[in-house]
Amino acid sequence: MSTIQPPHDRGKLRDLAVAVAAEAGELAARGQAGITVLDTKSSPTDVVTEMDRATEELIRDRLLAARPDDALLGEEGGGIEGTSGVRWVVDPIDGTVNYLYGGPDWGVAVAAEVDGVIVASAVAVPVRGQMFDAVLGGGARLGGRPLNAPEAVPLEQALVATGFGYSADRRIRQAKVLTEVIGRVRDIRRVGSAAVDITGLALGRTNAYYERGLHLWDWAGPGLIATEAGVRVGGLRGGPPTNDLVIAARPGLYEELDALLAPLGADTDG
Ligand code: LIP
Repeated sequence: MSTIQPPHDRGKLRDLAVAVAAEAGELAARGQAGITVLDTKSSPTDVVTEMDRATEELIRDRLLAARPDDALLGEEGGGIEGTSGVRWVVDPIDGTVNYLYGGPDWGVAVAAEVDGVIVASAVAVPVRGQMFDAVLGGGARLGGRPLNAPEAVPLEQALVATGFGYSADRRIRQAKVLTEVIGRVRDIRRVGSAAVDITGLALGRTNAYYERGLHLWDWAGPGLIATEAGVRVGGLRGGPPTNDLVIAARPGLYEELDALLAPLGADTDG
């Protein structure tokens, strides 16, 4: 006999995400000084520190203690199956290279997904004392206050953030795409954390963002915060965001950037 589950309370999922991201952010911030590389992943420059692992462990323990039937997808620990219909998507430290070098631009991202849709999200940027959160259909907040992204600017006045993958071949290709973009916009920023880049759109730190080759944990939770702040988060040619390409900007600018990137094949490696 099948049991019908009540709808998940998005506000409660958001509150849990915020509490866990805050605790994880404190742990990671305490551990930043003197951090060393523990291992590498996709390439010798794709590092993992002991704090990436310890922070993900704390997040996993706290989420599953509160909600033992949920599933979890984490950057460092792979996946855990669940039965509740909720899956947590977790990036314990997004911007690991910034973290390793003692910089402030790294974040802890904890998001809840129901039926493949992110419904609640928290991103802590601990060194900057920031906590972003959002609920699908319920708005975005920074430090508990409503957050609305500034209006779009024309492409030629847009400050555009982007990032590069860890494989040398992909980076070279991304740099080629960039040579076509940089002459058409105000300037480019490479912050080093997709979570900081995407949530930063809601603050007007930059006007637009695009990146090829992210993983779900890099963009999905931060993406809900940006969307709820009025930013369009999608993929190439107006499609949905994917790991192949994420584009994010206020409507109007989004379409201009999409039209620039599409003929460049910014979602491919060749
Ligand atoms: C990183 C991103 C960064 C991007 C890298 C990588 P990590 O995540 O946030 O902006 O350019 O490709 O995905 O590895 O620090 O969690």
